[in-house]
Amino acid sequence: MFKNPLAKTDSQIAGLIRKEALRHQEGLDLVAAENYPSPAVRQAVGSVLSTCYAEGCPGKRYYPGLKYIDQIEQLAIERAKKLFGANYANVQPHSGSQANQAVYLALLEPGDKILAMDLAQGGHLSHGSPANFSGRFFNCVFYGLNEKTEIIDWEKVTAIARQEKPKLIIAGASSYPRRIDFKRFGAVAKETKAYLMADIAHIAGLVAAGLHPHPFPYCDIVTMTTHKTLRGARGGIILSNKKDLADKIDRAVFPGLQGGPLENEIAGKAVALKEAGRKSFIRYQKQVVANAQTLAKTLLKEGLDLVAGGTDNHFVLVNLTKYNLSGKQVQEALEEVNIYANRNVVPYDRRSKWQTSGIRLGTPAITTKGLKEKEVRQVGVWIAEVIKNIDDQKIKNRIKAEVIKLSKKFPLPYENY
Ligand code: DSN
Repeated sequence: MFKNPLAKTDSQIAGLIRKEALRHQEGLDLVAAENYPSPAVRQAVGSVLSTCYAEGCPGKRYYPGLKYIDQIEQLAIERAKKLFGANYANVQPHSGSQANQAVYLALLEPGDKILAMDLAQGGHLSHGSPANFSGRFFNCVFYGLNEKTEIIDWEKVTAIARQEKPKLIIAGASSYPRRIDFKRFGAVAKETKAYLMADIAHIAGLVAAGLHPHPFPYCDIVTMTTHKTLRGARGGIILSNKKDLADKIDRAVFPGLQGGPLENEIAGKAVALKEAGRKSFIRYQKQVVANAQTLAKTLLKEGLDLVAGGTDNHFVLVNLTKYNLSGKQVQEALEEVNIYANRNVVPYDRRSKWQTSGIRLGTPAITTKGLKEKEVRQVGVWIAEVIKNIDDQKIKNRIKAEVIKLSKKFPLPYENY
């Protein structure tokens, strides 16, 4: 047995993984959708479980030898149900987008109407964007944000739902920094007789920790990813409390959409769901929010504009318009100083999706590394300094050295990469 079989077999890939690990050790990952799962989750994901084919559901499979796989997937299902207060869970979706696809396949016919948040105002590609399958196969109409407050425009949500009578309403976003009022969405869906789906991909960890309003009992279906704030293996989950939907969703996932489920990832989800039931996870999520709010305060103090004036969750969205900078320019300048954050459209953005006028700054990954308010304040000052001195190489070189020094004090919780 080789101690390092990867290095022996494939020095190129091993070398690149080492470089990627160093990038994380010497940098700060502020991509709001990213996180570092625990060593326990990673061990499950890298285990023998990737060998098996297990089409079907626990107890109802097509292949032999799945006695233990069944128990593992059932544990993941039971933990998901318990953590989120649901009586049905499907833990097989390979991603959040595939969880959403399965819901559409289960509930809708091609051409049916979906009402969702506009991608340009904070929504998600898989919520009906014309560039995505969801926008091609369904008739999608959109709500957005109030131009002044940058909070969901409830008058529009209600008016569009009444007029368009969608079959499905989606409550969920990928760059909306404020709380989502599922109760209010529930009232609109009830009045217009639409199904209501919450996509809590970004906020799943906050919901699990009781730090964001819960989508149940207002939503018929909840989808999520498991690797963002929830800090698990990569993938998706679908939940419901509606008995009549369970079978339809199971059949939509398989054989409707997917082949063999990734049982190693499902085991990683199970481990993460167990971790999410612990007090330490609630402490972690509280720190994620506290760090995002500290970042917001620091950036406001530095004179920057934040979409919706701040944050209730795990990220802030900076509007760069007043500096006449694009999100692309700022993303690239931050990358030069080893701070990683993605360009993002802001509400009513005048720039293209490639340029954008915003930068999204998330705290889940740096909080997992152990950064708290004191360090986050410093990170906020550095970000503001880069934005205000985007072409000053001397300042950027100094900040990069300081970022590396800080990052090295907060190593990743892994022995090997
Ligand atoms: N790509 C994810 C994000 O950055 O929000 C959503 O799919």
